[in-house]
Amino acid sequence: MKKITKKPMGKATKSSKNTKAAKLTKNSFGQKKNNKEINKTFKKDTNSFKKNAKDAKIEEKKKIAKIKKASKEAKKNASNDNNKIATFNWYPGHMTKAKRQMQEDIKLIDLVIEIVDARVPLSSRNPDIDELADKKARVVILNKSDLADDKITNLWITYFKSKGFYCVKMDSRKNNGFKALNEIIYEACEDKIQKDLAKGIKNRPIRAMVVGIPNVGKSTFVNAYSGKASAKTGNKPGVTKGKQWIKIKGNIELLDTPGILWPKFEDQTTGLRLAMIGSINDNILNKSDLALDVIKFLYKNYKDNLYTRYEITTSEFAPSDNDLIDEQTQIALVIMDHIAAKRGCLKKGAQTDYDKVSGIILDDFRSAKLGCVTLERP
Ligand SMILES: Nc1nc2c(ncn2[C@@H]2O[C@H](COP(=O)(O)OP(=O)(O)OP(=O)(O)O)[C@@H](O)[C@H]2O)c(=O)[nH]1
Ligand SMILES: [Mg+2]
Repeated sequence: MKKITKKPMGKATKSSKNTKAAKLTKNSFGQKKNNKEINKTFKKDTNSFKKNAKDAKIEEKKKIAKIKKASKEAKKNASNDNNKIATFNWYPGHMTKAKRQMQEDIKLIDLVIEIVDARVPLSSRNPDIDELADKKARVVILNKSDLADDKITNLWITYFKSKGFYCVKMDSRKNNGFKALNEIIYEACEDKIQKDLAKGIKNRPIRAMVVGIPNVGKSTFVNAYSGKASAKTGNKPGVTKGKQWIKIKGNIELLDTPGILWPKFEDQTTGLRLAMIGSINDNILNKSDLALDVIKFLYKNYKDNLYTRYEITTSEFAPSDNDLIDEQTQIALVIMDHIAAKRGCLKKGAQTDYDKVSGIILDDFRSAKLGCVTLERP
């Protein structure tokens, strides 16, 4: 049987290399005296070269490990987020009650004013309202239009009109646009006005109800529209079944409790977009992932806004050729690190503080410091 002996590979190579080097110096230069010195330098250089190579290898390994970890975390978070959104999609008992209440309220009104967020006009509307408000006059308000991309807002107005809605854009925090809204309301209720006239009824107020998912600005709109001087009309037994109405200029009455609809998470994107604009509690989704998605979206659709805000120059962000994460994510991560460095969001050892930098990015995005941006197009 053949005997396998283990050779001390490392040592043998090292000493033979050194002997070779010593011989080479002796033969080539005849400087026997300096051999020791040269040998020492050679050894030092080799060691330092080896050390550099080793360091580079360690760095590379660290980098890959970091990317692998980020990718693993992203996957884990994605599956968590799926669960979270699935949980969030669960239709709780009180929402069933609210829906029933709305069904009752809608019987009392002529017109439904549906408020949506102009940055996500589809994701921020619940299509159930179409069924609930069947046969009622309909106005869609693209609210928070001051935060949205005006060009796209105008495309949405055309879209909603083509679907048979009356539609206006609005910044509810400003007291303008209400005259135009009244005109639209009268136009939308023309049928009812004509029917009233045919029955000999003149100037019966138009009764309206505001509906929308949480945080689209229903209360802000109702307060601004009714104005400070507005008075609650009080109970009108028999007609209003105990409801409170707010009088609006122009013979319009508004039900004082807006109907709250639930966002409908038909797919992952809806939840994600609502989270991006801040309409879903940040605790529900992973903040860093959300900020990364904001960067990805801006990089693709509003690159100038992103680059201007954070003083980014194109040349800085070549993605590495790591194929563990898709290119967009790699770029977004590099941009995030850049923003963190600029904004002092660093932890010990100059590591990016992802939580802190994500907070800054999301705040900037939601307050339009990254420009007027719309997340979805018709
Ligand atoms: N920039 C901007 N912010 C708005 C506008 N309308 C409302 N907001 C802000 O959006 C946030 C939510 O507004 P609310 O009026 O409380 O929204 P809501 O629909 O009544 O919310 P819920 O009562 O939770 O269902 C507030 O911080 C408002 O100041 C708008 O047109 N433009
Ligand atoms: Mg409210």
